[in-house]
Amino acid sequence: MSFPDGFLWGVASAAYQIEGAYDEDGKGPSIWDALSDGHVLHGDSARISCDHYHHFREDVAIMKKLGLQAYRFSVSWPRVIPAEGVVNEKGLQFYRDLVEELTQAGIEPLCTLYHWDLPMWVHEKGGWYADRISDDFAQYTEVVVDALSDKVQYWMTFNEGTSFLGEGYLHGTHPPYEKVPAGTEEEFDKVARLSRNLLLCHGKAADVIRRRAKLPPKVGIATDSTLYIPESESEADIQDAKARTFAGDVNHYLLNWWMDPIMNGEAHPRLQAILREGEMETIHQPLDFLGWNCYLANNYNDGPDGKMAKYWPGIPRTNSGFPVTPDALYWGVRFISERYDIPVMITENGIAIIDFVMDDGCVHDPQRIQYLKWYLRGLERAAEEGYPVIGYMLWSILDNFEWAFGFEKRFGLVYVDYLTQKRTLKDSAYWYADVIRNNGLFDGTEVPAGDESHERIER
Ligand code: BGP
Repeated sequence: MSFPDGFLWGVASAAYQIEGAYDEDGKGPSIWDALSDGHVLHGDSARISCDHYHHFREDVAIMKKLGLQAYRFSVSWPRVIPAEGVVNEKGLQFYRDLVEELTQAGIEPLCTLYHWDLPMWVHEKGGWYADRISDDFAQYTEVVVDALSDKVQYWMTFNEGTSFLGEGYLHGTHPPYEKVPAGTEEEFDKVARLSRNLLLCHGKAADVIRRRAKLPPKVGIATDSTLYIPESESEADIQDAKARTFAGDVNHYLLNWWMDPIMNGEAHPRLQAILREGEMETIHQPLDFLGWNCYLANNYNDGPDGKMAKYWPGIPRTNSGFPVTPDALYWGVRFISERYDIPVMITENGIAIIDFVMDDGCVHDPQRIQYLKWYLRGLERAAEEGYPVIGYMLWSILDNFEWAFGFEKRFGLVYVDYLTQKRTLKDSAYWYADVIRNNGLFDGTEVPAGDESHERIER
């Protein structure tokens, strides 16, 4: 076995991308509900999406059938706290029921507290600019922890601060659609200001979880980041790639921008300059694990000229336009654990391709299977070399609302017909079930080598 015992094989999702039921049972609007009309490709909206709010039992049954060991979901803040000071019991009950259903199915629930759906009422009170956001977030965290921590052990405060800060407040592609010119003082000031608030939210929430959780909690955060991989495996190239990965710029896409304060209590001078007394202590609380979302490395060195920092013409790309860079998980896990000495969970990895339901009623997605094999080989190498990798959450269980790209990008193991809500398991879902049963990749494309008795899951 190349993966350690207890390694968690699972899938990930996010509330806004799958739940639908955008105004049911007392849910309040998020900035996506209120502000995204007219900004999403093809005029799509997530008001119904996969309607997971009503289909969650069916979806958990699919997860069980696939043998999934863990499910990373997020809680919608405006579903739970729809207006200032209001706790929406029905919204909370949905998550209690979901977690109960998962537990009954033997699936470990991994809970993310914030995956980008900021309540409109928080936005109207200054949102990410306002000092008060960290107290509002801590109160929300208390409510969720009190409701779910008898069954949830794994907690992630945030998903990709990089993305919602960048897309929403710098590049104008996510709500609230703010833009600033790149590389300017204005941008640097904004990055520092919003990062401070986000880190304070994280710190206060981490503290709430540790103080209030019923089951002994494992506290983490789900990050993504720029990653450079070495041009060769010479020591000099490895050190060079690592130095570029953890560079010293004012750049929130660098992992060290966030993790140096959290793990080491050290911030970039630009961020340090705006922290008030005592704030670093709030932020600096070592974690139990670091969640890392990885889709690509920012360079790839297999081009015809053998040079790094450029992708070559014709490099395989996903339907999101991202280059396919198979060694990313290996180098990412290695660099992160060398710098921070912390267990790493891959909290997202996956691929959008053009999926159809074919004439035979199946969704054949060999490109997805190949992509997963390539990336998992990198992760397997990291595990075999002893880097502390504790789990892999494939993005995503269902096709879903891919933010500004609406429903065009399909990332799921399960195909969703958004008109009928019919779910169809793709070939990759059956393949992933085999990976899980084998605790890792297997030789050949279909059945694990040497396991004659292995029973395939019936379609
Ligand atoms: C991550 C988000 C997910 C999902 C995923 C899709 O950044 O956390 O919510 O949208 O990206 O991948 P991509 O970045 O390839 O669009």
